[in-house]
Amino acid sequence: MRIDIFTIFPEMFQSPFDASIIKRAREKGLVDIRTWNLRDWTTDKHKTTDDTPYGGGGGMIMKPEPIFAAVEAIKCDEKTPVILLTPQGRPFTQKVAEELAQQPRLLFICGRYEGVDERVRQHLVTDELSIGDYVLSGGELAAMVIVDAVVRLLPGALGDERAAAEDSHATGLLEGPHYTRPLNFRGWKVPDILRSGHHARVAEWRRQQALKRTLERRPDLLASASLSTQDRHWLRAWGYTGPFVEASECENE
Ligand code: JBK
Repeated sequence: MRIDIFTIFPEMFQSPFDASIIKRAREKGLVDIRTWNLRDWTTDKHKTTDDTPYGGGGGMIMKPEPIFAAVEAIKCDEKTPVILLTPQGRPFTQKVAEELAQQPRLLFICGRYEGVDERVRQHLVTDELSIGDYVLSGGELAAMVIVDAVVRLLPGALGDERAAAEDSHATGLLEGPHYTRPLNFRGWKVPDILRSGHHARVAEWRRQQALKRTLERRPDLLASASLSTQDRHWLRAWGYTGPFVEASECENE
């Protein structure tokens, strides 16, 4: 996969992309991530990337010319998604990460200030994504979040391929508790079931823990999670009265 990121702060991306999973994926040649400084496509002495809004009011708006020039210089096909990070975008979810991970190439535009000139949205951008309902200083951190979520889905990016499939949200449920040594830490013991050696009973306990945790913390997720008939019976017994997806749409039976 090739990822191009357009920003006025390319230095923000250095440490996050030079550690852990993303670093390994780059070293293995699974992904080629390039950051580009929009100032390199300005034409004035002061390398201006923003200006005051027409109609007045406060704040600054990112000018269209450097963004168009930069993206048109680097993008060489019409199929590549051109993604703007913005609080007005489509909510970014694990499902969106899975879609993006199928693409050979992705391009991200990171806005700053109060936003970007509307003509960038209308005539250059193909997708707008938001990582959440809070105010960030720019799209850079949002782009890093999305790149992290996508790169770890690329085949070979994780050491243990089993981990990705069982992650919170990959299953549509939150994960239950995990334990490692020591067996007794300050008097707090690991549940006996995990040391029983009964693999089927351990699997059932883990499933119940994931369901209980999701019911307690994120019951909204249960409406679209892939749940077996057994899962649904447990949840009803524990007091869940909300909806489930059609059993026919469920692969987890
Ligand atoms: C936000 O992707 N976002 O969620 C985002 C991008 C740029 C600015 C923002 O305030 N929330």
